[in-house]
Amino acid sequence: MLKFFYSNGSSAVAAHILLEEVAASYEAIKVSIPNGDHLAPKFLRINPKGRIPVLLTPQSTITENPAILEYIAATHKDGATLPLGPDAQAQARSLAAYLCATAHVAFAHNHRGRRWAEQDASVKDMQSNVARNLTDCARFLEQEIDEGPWALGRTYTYCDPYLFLMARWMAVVGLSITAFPKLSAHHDAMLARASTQKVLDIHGLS
Ligand SMILES: N[C@@H](CCC(=O)N[C@@H](CS)C(=O)NCC(=O)O)C(=O)O
Repeated sequence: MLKFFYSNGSSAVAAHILLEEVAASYEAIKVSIPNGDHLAPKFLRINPKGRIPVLLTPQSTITENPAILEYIAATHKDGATLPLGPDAQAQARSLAAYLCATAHVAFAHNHRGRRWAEQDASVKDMQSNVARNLTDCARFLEQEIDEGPWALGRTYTYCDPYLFLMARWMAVVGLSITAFPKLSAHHDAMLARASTQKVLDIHGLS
């Protein structure tokens, strides 16, 4: 059985929603980031990066949201949440990579500035640019969503819970996604799904 390591409200929300969406059989194991559980030797043996989420499969340990999401999609419901064909798959990877390496990092500057800088002024400077950088991300993502209702078109894919997570994080830093109609409609479509509601409940986010 799959083992999924998560912390409430973390980026694990995305893969957690996908696990529910595809009715995966998995054990959810809570590793509290606020309590520092992710830095305990026991967890570092599982993921030496000290980051959440992690998915343990019968064969390997998968870290990094895009890889975890793609694995879940590829191994459930006959790949129904995995885009079909090399072009669509590359588009999905491209979007997931952007969410991981650009949008997630832009958000992390809000509360993880010490990863990149030591001086208080540098950390504050990064923090003060978070809303601007995430607004740029929102503008880009709004263009990326083509016809909708889902991130990559008419079919729900593994990118959808990831895009939903970013929209929620934009709200955390005070951005209103209502200025971005497609992003906003996508957020509402995600909220209407039982898988999303269940995971928001588990994470104490409803
Ligand atoms: N690129 C990684 C980022 C993972 C990451 O930074 N996770 C955060 C939670 S959202 C974390 O574990 N933070 C703990 C820390 O920075 O100490 C991924 O996509 O999985």
